[in-house]
Amino acid sequence: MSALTTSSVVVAALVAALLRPASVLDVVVTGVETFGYRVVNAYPHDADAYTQGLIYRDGFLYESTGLNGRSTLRKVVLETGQVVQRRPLGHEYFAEGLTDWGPRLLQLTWQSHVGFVYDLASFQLQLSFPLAGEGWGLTHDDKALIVSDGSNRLRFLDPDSYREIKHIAVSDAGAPVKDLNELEYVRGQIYANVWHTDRIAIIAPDTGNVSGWIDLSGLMSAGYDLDAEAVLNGVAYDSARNRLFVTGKLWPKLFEIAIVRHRA
Ligand SMILES: [Ca+2]
Repeated sequence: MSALTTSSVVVAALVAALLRPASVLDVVVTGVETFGYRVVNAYPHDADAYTQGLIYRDGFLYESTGLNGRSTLRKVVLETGQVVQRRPLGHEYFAEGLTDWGPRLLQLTWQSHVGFVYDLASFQLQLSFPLAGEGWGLTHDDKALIVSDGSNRLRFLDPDSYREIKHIAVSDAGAPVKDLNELEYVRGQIYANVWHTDRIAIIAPDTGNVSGWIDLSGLMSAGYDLDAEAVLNGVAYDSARNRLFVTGKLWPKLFEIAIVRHRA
């Protein structure tokens, strides 16, 4: 086969790849698989909650809601959406990511350069800590807090001193993945929903490489007249029962989903 023929074959293969559906194209070009979802359960969610952080712990959801004057820390009954405990924040704070660490809850603020530490049971404020830059999402692995700030950077903070230990740059086949928002640590991987998209990146914590995507298109669009900012934002994992929950800002529903492979 001549060099010219070989290059023609390569070009033809590339054109064929580009003409394939997006989910297949992802696999062809990046090697990263895009997964779909199946709704296992749908539950009520406070449609006034501008969800910025979500976790599941010991039978309840804990949620951080944003906006100045509407920011709260809350404890929520999964099945009913009922808020059984609520702590409002001062008007000057726009609350962001939320996680737990032992008997404490930790909550970020967006641009106030501060995070708050509460007693899990009483919601009593125990201390605040300085946070460089913006605070978006928050989760933790077994050693560190993990913070997103809207860029493609994830910072790892010491859970006692709140100082940065390291950071990683998140990329998909070398391309930076920006706007990383709400986070959840799920079985050794970091799940991050990407702001203003229906997608969750599955990130390897040691390298920052995206190892897969979850496409949640259509989950909360049909039949609801939602605000333009009412985007996917909220991922929580029940490790004991292997349940994954997702919701969004101002969404009237919260979903338990199962991740499924797209059909080829
Ligand atoms: Ca979360």
